[in-house]
Amino acid sequence: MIEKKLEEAFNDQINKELFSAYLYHAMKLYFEELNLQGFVNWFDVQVQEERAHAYGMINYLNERGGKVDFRAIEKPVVEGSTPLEVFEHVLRHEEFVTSRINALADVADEVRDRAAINFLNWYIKEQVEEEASVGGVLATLRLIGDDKKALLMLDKDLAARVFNQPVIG
Ligand code: OFO
Repeated sequence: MIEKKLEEAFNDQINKELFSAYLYHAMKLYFEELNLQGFVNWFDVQVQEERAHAYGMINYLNERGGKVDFRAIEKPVVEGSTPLEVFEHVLRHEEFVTSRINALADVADEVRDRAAINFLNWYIKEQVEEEASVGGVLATLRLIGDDKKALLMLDKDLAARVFNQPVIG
């Protein structure tokens, strides 16, 4: 069984992960409009990863005898009107997600649920990778500035990203 307070915190985070998938899908459509297919691919992988993060928690909550409670997903708003600004938004969002995962781990700590703490360590590590990968693209976009050729080269690089089903927990 799982403590009610922790169950609630998991449900809140499941909603945030599904929102992340929704937000990145909206960003994918932004890049579709620019016809930057490498960026489109990068966001497509990001959407799949966020879904995997959500389903990882859904399955875990089920396994622990908790009740999964789906809530309304907020409307995503893509902030910014250039690829650089959109990636600044991605980084802000990932930093927010990191803070929420940390808050969820704090609840697991508070109720002394060692199994959940162990499970959440995967997400804590994943956030370090997510922020680093987004930060890398952002740094390149800053270097690129207004250079369209360089932007197309980055687009080519981002086309190589592939989704690997993560083994969570
Ligand atoms: Fe992009 O993060 Fe989920 O957890």
